[in-house]
Amino acid sequence: MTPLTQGEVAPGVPGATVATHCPYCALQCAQTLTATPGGRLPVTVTGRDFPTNRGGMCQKGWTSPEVLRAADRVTTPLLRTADGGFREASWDEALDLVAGRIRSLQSESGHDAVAVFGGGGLTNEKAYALGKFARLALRTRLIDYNGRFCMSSAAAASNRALGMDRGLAFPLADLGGADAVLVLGSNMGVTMPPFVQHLAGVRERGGLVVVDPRETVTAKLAADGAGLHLAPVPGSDMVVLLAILHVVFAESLADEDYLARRVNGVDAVRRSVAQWWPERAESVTGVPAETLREVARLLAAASPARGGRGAYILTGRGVEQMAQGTDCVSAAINLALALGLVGRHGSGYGPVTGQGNGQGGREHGQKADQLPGYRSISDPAARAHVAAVWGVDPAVIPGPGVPAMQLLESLGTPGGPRALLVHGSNVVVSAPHATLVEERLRALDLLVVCDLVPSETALLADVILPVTQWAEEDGTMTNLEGRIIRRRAATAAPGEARSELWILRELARRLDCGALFSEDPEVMFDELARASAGGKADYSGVTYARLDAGEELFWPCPAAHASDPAHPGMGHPGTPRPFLESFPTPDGRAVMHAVNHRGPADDVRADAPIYLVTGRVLQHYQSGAQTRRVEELAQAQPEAFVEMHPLLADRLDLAGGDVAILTSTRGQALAPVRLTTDIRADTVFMPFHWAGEGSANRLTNNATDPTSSMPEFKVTAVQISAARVAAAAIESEGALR
Ligand SMILES: Nc1nc2c(c(=O)[nH]1)N[C@H]1C(S)=C(S)[C@@H](COP(=O)(O)OP(=O)(O)OC[C@H]3O[C@@H](n4cnc5c(=O)[nH]c(N)nc54)[C@H](O)[C@@H]3O)O[C@H]1N2
Ligand SMILES: Nc1nc2c(c(=O)[nH]1)N[C@H]1C(S)=C(S)[C@@H](COP(=O)(O)OP(=O)(O)OC[C@H]3O[C@@H](n4cnc5c(=O)[nH]c(N)nc54)[C@H](O)[C@@H]3O)O[C@H]1N2
Ligand code: SF4
Ligand SMILES: [Mo]
Repeated sequence: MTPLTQGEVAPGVPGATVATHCPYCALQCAQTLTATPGGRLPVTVTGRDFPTNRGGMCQKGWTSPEVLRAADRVTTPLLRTADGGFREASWDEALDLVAGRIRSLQSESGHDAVAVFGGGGLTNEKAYALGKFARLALRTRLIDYNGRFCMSSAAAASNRALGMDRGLAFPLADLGGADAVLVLGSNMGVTMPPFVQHLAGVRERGGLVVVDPRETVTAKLAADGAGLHLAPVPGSDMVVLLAILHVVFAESLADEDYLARRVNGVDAVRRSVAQWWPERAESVTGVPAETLREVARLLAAASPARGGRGAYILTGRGVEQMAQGTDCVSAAINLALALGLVGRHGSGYGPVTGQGNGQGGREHGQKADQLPGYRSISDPAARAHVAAVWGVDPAVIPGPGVPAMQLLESLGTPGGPRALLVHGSNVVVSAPHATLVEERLRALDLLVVCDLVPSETALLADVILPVTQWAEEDGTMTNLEGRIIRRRAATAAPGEARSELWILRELARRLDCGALFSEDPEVMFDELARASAGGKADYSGVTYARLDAGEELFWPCPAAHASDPAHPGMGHPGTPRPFLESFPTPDGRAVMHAVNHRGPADDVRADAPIYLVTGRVLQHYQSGAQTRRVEELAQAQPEAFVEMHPLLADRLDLAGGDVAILTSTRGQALAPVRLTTDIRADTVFMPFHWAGEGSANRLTNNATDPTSSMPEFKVTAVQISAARVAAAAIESEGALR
């Protein structure tokens, strides 16, 4: 990789090239931006060679510059007017208003009257600054973020089993050498297309196994390549995993030597999976018992203990976004541990992180219970360390807040927060039980949304503050491998848009603590690095200079001492594979947790007999706030839809293109039917990228996982009928009157 640094040519100069990464997902494909001042778009984009994407990008990456000049991009602060519209305002007017309202609400109702909602797309610097801003400028406990909807189950399970949550604890390219890869509930063929290159070797060797109730693009990679696609009943993956582990123990396929040396809690798990023999699992999951045995044997044969080239287990949101998501990931980790895969070169477990900075965004303090460096806000030593870096008394740092869904549900309730600041999330589209969330936002005294575009959430705000986006700013991101990478500015922001770092500093100044913040990302990064020193996610050895010199740095990367015999006089090299020698647990051993199947919180029943599963399409990103504004993407996928098997459609008297009405306990959605045989006949699929009547989240369940507080986005019981049947009923009722 040839490092191009921003300093080579000034951004905005015609032909100047800048090395950066895609604005969207956690694969963070490397891009080269070329400035085209005076052109329709300020930059053009090409893929750049990098270990994760190898020059590739998906359609979203290729079209990313379109969002820079979205027709309705917010370019000045906007204030709500008495008639319900917005008017433009100066920064001084907008910030004075926000700071004044914060002060008065807090003087009436206490510090927790103001809450903050962050995002996993924010750079490390912004995520860090936001956490610090909440604790020191607002003195509120109440901050959480959309990563709670994304990575919290995987994070909770990794933390409790492995002592640390570093996403993939290995470089992505390691997958290339494996004999087997088990993918549970991830559709990376659609959600991270360049990722698929790393599965070429395992496909060739027939070792790719994909578990998904739909035969997705990713499942087809397995089925077409002599691998396996398992399509269990939605929400039953836990049983699939318990049964595979049952076979591993029953057929003596476990790596007993590894278990004895490196793992605690094995016996309880061994006992608990005894009840899940494959035939019993088949009756719950619908996956043939013989297939479950085959998967166990395939993984074991690939494991290093049996002389295989290695095996990996990967989880995605399909098994994590469940009310038992943490336990489900624990079951996956238990299996990986039993086979001796974790902390071994060429094998491993990892969740496939989602948002651009989904990894870094969950490390530096925008989580309710967290301080920078993945520290706990309840730990006195952590508080003392961070307070010293911040130059404050530890006592001023508030205690833990509440997780995202609880926070959103409490907005505007008696005793709940009266104001919310939103940075990098479009919750009225992306949170479960979206109509409830909208109702809560409307009950606030003050809603301030920082965004690039008038997202559906921003349109509910009292104040919209325009921010810079990826190609207009510097900073760092941490990708799905725990690799810290540089985002670099290639062009200036339009109009009055400003970086969040500037906005937070200016607001802090008005709340009498401006000196604690800087708008310079490098200054904030260096401070983050010091705050993280000694924590789990230790960035203290990372600097912009090292990243700009092209060093490949994975955390933990502590500041090396000159006397460090391992790296004399040099920076710590970083840790691509953190578990090779031991686990960062008190005794250095991993911990298995005995878990059992509970099933979906909202399971199918007579009045809601069909499973709704939700997820993504290639062309749209998340709530669609950005990608629905890119013409090429909007044309390819213009509207919400519900995917169903022709057998189910027949039963419901629906044809392709007919509008279906979906009803759950939470509400209703309307969407045209798309027929496909690539889905179970008891299950329908809806992407969640659209607002309004096609919004999947009007249906989804706000029940959450007891450990991670992850909502159950993936399985909802619904009733489905044809819109024309309902229309006819209304008509005939009218005729009767
Ligand atoms: N195009 C695109 N790419 C993206 C994103 C995007 O919005 N659009 N978002 C990014 C982010 S933040 C994330 S988190 C990742 C998500 O990446 P993925 O986890 O790959 O994406 P999803 O489509 O949410 O879910 C994956 C699969 O889970 C399946 N699933 C549903 N229910 C179940 C179940 O009960 N069991 C099993 N085994 N599978 C089930 C769905 O059918 C779906 O195919 O993608 C990232 N990349
Ligand atoms: N039904 C269902 N719902 C889901 C999921 C699912 O699978 N099914 N997946 C969940 C998951 S995994 C996720 S990650 C969430 C994501 O859902 P959201 O949190 O809504 O994520 P985005 O749509 O990316 O919203 C980001 C918003 O921030 C803006 N933005 C981008 N960059 C910046 C920035 O630097 N600063 C500021 N201030 N704003 C910025 C964008 O324009 C956009 O409006 O959705 C969750 N919701
Ligand atoms: S796979 Fe992800 S990072 Fe790569 S171009 Fe697509 S959206 Fe961007
Ligand atoms: Mo996500």
